[in-house]
Amino acid sequence: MGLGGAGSEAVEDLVTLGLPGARALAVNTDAMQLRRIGVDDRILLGQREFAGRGSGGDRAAVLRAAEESREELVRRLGEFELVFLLAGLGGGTGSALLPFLSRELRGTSALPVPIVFLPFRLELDANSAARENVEGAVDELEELGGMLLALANEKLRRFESLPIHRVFRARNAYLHGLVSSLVDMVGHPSQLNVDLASLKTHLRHAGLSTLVIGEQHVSEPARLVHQALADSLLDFRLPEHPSALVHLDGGSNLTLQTLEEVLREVRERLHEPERLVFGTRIRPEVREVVRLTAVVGGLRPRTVREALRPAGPPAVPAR
Ligand SMILES: Nc1nc2c(ncn2[C@@H]2O[C@H](COP(=O)(O)OP(=O)(O)OP(=O)(O)O)[C@@H](O)[C@H]2O)c(=O)[nH]1
Ligand SMILES: [Mg+2]
Repeated sequence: MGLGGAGSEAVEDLVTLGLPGARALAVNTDAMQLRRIGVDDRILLGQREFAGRGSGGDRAAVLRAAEESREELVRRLGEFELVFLLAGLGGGTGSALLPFLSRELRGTSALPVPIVFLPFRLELDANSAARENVEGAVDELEELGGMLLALANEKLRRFESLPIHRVFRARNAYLHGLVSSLVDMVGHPSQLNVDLASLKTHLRHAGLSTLVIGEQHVSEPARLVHQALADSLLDFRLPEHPSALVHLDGGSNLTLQTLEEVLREVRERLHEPERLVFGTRIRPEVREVVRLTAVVGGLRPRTVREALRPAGPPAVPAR
């Protein structure tokens, strides 16, 4: 479900890249933007307040509109098992709806997976209203716990010579990998099974959690784990001893030795996790590539907020 302009565009990209079995929805206060988005279902919110012209960054007004449409929104989402909620924070619509719906879904059998795009630091330094919208949303999401995938636009600077729409598209392709990995992990029975119920149980113990993925040649377990935990567009800081749910997806050539090496590497990098749940899916055919999907929990509160601190000279370390 895409919330607001950026979230809806991202959902459209995900659909284009392919998510079999998924249903795509978009919610916006901006009718023109909503019409352009190619998804299964569109919901125009707050017609009375905004007359279909967008919220103009008014997070509080969007929250009031959401309260009025609470029943309809929850009814539309309650039938799903896993609900990815996407929004760019900074504007009014996405930053209001994302924590609102994440909280509302808690009362249903659906598992909400909030995915947020943090604006470029440049935007935040120039616009204090945008900063307040981001901080308000992030505070609420951190307080809710569960999953939180935060993609910081600042990390997209590695593509800074590309046109901006291509940069967002590259980020959405990366996001597509994350979303499909999670769906794959819980959606298919496997040898050492990780299903939606075990993910929910894990999240109850793990606190605020992010999702990471890696994909490497089967002979490179150390690189695989490094890629998942260190080389990510996601914004998070790993705490000491986090809980982790780790899943390996590979071919018939995946050996017990490789599994053990991956687990040893995960343990080391996470400084002996407090709790480690492990699953694998072995495909019938030989595969050169193995994929690691991990839900890493115990993220320190305010982790995301740290990414939002105004740019400035580096702090002088205390003596
Ligand atoms: N258009 C677009 N904006 C993005 C994208 N990724 C991040 N953003 C940022 O997303 C933030 C929110 O913008 P919008 O999605 O337009 O805001 P909105 O939720 O529709 O809220 P209002 O328009 O204020 O009602 C901005 O800070 C953008 O910089 C993207 O892929 N596309
Ligand atoms: Mg908008």
